[in-house]
Amino acid sequence: MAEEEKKKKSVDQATVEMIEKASSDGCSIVFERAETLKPCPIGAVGSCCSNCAMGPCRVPLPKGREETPEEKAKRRGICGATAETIAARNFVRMIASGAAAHGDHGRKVAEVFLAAAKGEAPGYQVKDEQKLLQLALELGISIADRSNEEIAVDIGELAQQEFGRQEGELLFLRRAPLKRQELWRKLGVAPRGVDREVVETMHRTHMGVDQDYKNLLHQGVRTALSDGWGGSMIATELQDILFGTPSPVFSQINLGVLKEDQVNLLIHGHEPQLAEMIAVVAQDPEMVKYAKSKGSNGINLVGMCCTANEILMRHGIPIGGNFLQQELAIVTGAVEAIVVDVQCIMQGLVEVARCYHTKVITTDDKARIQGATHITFDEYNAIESAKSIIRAAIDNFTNRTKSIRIPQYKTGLIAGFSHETINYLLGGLFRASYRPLNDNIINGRIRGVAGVVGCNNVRVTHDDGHLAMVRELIKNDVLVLQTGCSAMASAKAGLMVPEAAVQYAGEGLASVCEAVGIPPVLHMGACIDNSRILIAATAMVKDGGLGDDISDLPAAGAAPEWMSEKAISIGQYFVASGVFTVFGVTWPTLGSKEVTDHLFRDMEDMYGGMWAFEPDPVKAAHMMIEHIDKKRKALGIDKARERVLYDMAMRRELE
Ligand code: SF4
Ligand code: MSK
Repeated sequence: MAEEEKKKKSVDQATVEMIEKASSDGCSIVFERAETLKPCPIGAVGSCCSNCAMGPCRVPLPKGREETPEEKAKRRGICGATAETIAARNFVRMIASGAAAHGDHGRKVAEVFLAAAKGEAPGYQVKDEQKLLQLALELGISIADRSNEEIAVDIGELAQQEFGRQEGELLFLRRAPLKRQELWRKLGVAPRGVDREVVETMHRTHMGVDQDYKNLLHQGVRTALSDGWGGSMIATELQDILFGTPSPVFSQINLGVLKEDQVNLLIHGHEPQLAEMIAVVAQDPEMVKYAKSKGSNGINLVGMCCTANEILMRHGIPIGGNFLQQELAIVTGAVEAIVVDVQCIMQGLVEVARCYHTKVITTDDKARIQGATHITFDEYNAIESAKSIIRAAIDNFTNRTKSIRIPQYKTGLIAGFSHETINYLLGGLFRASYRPLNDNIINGRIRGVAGVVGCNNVRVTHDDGHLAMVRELIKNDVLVLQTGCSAMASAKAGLMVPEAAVQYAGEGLASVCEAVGIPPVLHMGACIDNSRILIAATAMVKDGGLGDDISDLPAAGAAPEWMSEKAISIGQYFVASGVFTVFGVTWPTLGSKEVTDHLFRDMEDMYGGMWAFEPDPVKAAHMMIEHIDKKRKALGIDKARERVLYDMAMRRELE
């Protein structure tokens, strides 16, 4: 493969080496499949409807020119559905699917939380008592002289009810700035219950129901809000209480964390309850002894995708890589088992594993893969389930073939920046607050804050979009908050250590990072933890000086390499919370100008935040910076920034 060709696939050297190895081992991987299978240009822009058996109906725009009014009038499905209805239906179905994925994750966490509180799930217990009590106070649950378990039962039950709530509004909406809550109520998008919104969206998008694109997108907003301020937030909060609220932790990332002389066990997916238990049981001396009896030097636990983020944030367990590296970990030939639960797990893993000795182990009864080994993870008997899974991996060590090559790339990172940690780092234990961050935004050392999140997408160069965008932002004094696979891209490139501030950040941002001792790019967790960014934004509003709503903040969001439906739900709840949000790669409503205009323009009038699409990550970063500057101007703090750039006294102070 030519050097240029290789670079086009990934900017990550470990990835490039493993793509080559897969090819020489005769093993088909996602990068190769993407060459032969091209995306359908009609479906990609939301112009194909398959919602009934009279279709699928394709309603493409004419190529390379504006459509005439006559053509537009005819651009309809068999049932008469317009291109607008079709694009909007497809878009809100993506939101419903993403919200369902996060919601079901949250529901499972609430179930395990409740079982643990009742003593029915041995091995799990409350780890963060302070957060438990704070949440109880917030939810109006009595603390008095009750035990943690009693309080946790009440919290768990209340959390479960949020999914099936039929009327009223989700409890965590109250966390948003007051002005934002009022706006949601006024516009009629305050979600009732998580399940209800998802089901209603599926109903409305059924053949022959809601056929007004604005009305459909309105329900899309309500559904997305039930994810961000509902399912996702419930998951993050209860996970923190049960498994511990993250605090700064050092670790390493990339395929070089695999160890040739140990049993390599990869955990991949999203829900932390399995990974947490495996993390504990893998250290059991009995398990380690068993691994040694097979000729290995121990058990090396490695994370992949968002499960990786969960156990990185709480235990510092190293990360193998992000979404597009899942098959490549197997290609090293050194992985005994890849244990998966739900979401972002490529079915291709099973085929890749056939080329080597790796076992693919599915663990969730709702997510099986043909050809994989299934070992049900039973949360009520978690320790025994974890032991069976680890034993299966150990037993596979002796089946290794000779074709082992671990790329020698790994990078150090600091993770663990939960909202609570940022609050503490900035303000101290007794004065915990976002005040110093707000002050530094007001005085212009920090220009603004950006959330850069989301997946990898094989249609663009792996990690390139994330890195180009994040580097551009920090160079321009924008503090970057990250989650998901995007965070991993930055970590691999060395942006998540404090020293990165001096090397890559503008002098204002670098000075603040140096003073506080943080990297210019903060790892806030898994995709589900985007709720932490909502809380951080709300805390900035509440600390004062930056307006009275999230939409007033000099802040923006982005997903430069998105691919999953969850990303669309996340983007939509950020937009509806008042954040300008730009996506890369492709945009799924380009088949309808009206739908796209509504999302890109009208939503700003309605929500103060809106969508944008820009495939060039550097241009996208500048759109975010422009938005941040617009907000600074509206707040009257644009002058402070000019002073930062030109005032010598301030420069001396920075030095
Ligand atoms: Fe075609 Fe209408 Fe059926 Fe969609 S719902 S497939 S547009 S006939
Ligand atoms: S794992 S949703 S590829 S970020 Fe959360 Fe990564 Fe996107 Fe999955």
